[in-house]
Amino acid sequence: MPNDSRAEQRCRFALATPPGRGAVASILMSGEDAAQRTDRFFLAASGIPLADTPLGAIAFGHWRLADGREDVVVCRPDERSVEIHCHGGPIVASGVMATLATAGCRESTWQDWLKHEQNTLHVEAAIALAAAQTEQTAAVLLDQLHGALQAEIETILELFDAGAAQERLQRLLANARRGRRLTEPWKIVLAGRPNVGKSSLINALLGFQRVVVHDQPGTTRDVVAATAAIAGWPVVFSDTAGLRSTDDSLEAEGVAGARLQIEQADLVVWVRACGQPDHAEDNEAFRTIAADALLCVRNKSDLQRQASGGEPAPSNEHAPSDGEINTCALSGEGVAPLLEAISRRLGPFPPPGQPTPFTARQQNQLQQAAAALAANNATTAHTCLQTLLAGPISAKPHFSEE
Ligand SMILES: Nc1nc2c(ncn2[C@@H]2O[C@H](COP(=O)(O)OP(=O)(O)OP(=O)(O)O)[C@@H](O)[C@H]2O)c(=O)[nH]1
Ligand SMILES: [Mg+2]
Repeated sequence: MPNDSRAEQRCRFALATPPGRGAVASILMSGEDAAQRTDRFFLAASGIPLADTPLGAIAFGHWRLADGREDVVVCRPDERSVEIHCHGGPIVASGVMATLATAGCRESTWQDWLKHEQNTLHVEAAIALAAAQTEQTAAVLLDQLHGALQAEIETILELFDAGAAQERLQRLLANARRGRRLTEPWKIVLAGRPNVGKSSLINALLGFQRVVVHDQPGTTRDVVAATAAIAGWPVVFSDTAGLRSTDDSLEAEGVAGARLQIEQADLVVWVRACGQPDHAEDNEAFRTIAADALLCVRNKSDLQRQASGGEPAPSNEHAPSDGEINTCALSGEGVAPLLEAISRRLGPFPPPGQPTPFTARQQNQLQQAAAALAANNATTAHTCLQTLLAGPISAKPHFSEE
């Protein structure tokens, strides 16, 4: 087994394009003898070995695979690096990589590849940026890639004796709550009694028929999740089973799942329906919801209008400060105001250039640094911030990658 330092010096390669089918796949190689190793498999159309090709020149030729050969374009950006571009089918790319492995090169993921090239925060930003789901989240992550968070932490480290460090740390921590949502979607749960129109409302919010709707109460059993974006924020809507006491064990499981979703939600859209009483037995789940995580909706507003000869539906005493929103999932009436109310709850995006922590690791380090500073332990706080800048990236990043 080579020791770590020998392994570090070995020629490495990584697939830089996403796995799966594409027009072109790109493989990056790095190591002292990357060009010589390439020449074991690469036959340039010009007949000139890559090691003798000027840096930056692009060479076309064939790659000798275990069983046949493939057209490739190869380039040497610098003395230590080689880029191989081949057809994008997974078989071709993995065939080329298999030959590199037989030549003693070590495969790494593109994330590990970046770790060799860049500092911790830069790599975290690059990984998060690659998974960004909206233009707005990408813009904020790009600011962090360009060093906004890095520069702020460095300033805080310089400020340690000036006493202003704690104030700036607190400001960063305040940004972290939304910052985490750049990479992890907000979790919005629709909950309420059976048959009030939760599933219909999810479909209306999404603009397409995602979940089954039926006139029988107790239709939704499993939690159904659907991703979307609201005002640039990635969100995941969860449809849940209607909350009621039931002897049906399958439905009871759905109700338990719904309660769990409510506990874990950033925002609960509590749906009532005009003409359907909201029984006290529901209030147990309802009361666990913090006021700032609750949005009340009265659906089936068309039925109220019919009953009252055109009068709008009255609002409810449980409604939070921004009021109860009347909707009709069938016609779509009230859905736009509901989306606006949700968007107000999610809040604005950080202004351009604002330092914004965006991973659980960063947030944890900041919290630890702030706690240490509050306890007058400047040395520990310093170490936490140094770890934030240069520590290992958590093996499993806290953001999903499609
Ligand atoms: N009149 C009227 N009917 C509606 C409205 N929204 C939903 N419905 C109807 O109400 C019934 C129940 O709708 P669902 O969306 O399945 O209700 P749910 O809350 O998901 O029900 P469960 O999954 O059983 O908890 C269906 O027949 C819908 O067509 C509305 O705004 N107005
Ligand atoms: Mg349903």
